[in-house]
Amino acid sequence: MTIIVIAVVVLVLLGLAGVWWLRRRSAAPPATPMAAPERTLGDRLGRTRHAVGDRISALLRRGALDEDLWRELEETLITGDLGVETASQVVEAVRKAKPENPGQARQALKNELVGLFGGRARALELESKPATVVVVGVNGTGKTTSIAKLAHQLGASGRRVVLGAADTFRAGAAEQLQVWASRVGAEFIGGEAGSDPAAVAYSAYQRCRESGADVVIVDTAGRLHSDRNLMEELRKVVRVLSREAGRIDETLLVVDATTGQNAIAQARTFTEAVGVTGIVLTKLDGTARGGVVVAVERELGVPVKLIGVGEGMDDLMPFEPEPFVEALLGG
Ligand SMILES: Nc1nc2c(ncn2[C@@H]2O[C@H](COP(=O)(O)OP(=O)(O)O)[C@@H](O)[C@H]2O)c(=O)[nH]1
Ligand SMILES: [Mg+2]
Repeated sequence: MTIIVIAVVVLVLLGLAGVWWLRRRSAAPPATPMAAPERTLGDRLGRTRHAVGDRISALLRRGALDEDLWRELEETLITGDLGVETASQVVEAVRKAKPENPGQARQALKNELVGLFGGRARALELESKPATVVVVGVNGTGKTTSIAKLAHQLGASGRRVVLGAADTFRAGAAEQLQVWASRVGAEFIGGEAGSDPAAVAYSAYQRCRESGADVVIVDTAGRLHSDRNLMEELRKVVRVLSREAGRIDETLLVVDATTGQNAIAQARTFTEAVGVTGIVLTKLDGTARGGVVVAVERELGVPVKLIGVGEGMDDLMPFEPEPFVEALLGG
């Protein structure tokens, strides 16, 4: 009898110990999987950082704040495509701040560069229901890819998106957008090849309302040389959409950073034709001339709202002057 009682007590104790041990084990933090090291903005802007940031660091390391330094600093900023006039203004302002050592010079430079952007509002305004976005720009600048990235990010934040393919001119343009739409889980509206782009924009907006989606994004054509007048066509898209929706929340102009200052003249054609509310500056990962962001914004008079820093879905970021300048200048 006693043996049975002892055996039961031992079994109960063993059971309790087992439960305690299992609990302890599950409370322990899970083994951390090898996380991929996250690429910082500085990494993505690597080429410009190398050409501008690293060179400036090397200049400042020499220690002397003399004429040679100011001249080479100006040259470096020009190399980064900041624009000749802006580069000279920036260097002049840094000199006027009378830095006493390289650290102060770097700080003054950073302040001047950040100051070039002013305190403009840069967040996309997509509060209307549904919100309407039209994306314009020259072929190959990255319109369709940027739309896909934006749709992907809006989707991830719980918004339902309809994509309208109003580039009915170029063969394959609609298919490309359609593939992206299914990949990022957005609805797609296209039209017959050669059909009226404004009619496609109209259908996309109607579809968005019917289905209760949150945002409609309209992709447009970008060829500058053809028998049809692109600017007329874009104005019509904008007109029809504003009439239906009451307003267009964002008209985004996509500019390719790798084409440097040349892109600005082309971009101006678009800002003159339609009321552009923001710039998407793409391919900043592929250029050593990232300073073009300053020139683009200053010369077009429109805020850069988004930057493209790669071909992946997450490679579209809001443009924020201070982190951007810090990433360019490096540590
Ligand atoms: N490296 C890089 N490539 C990009 C970026 N944005 C777009 N592209 C590429 O640029 C090419 C043209 O893009 P696409 O969206 O078709 O241009 P669209 O003609 O204006 O619609 C594609 O190969 C894209 O992958 C970017 O931010 N970085
Ligand atoms: Mg396209």
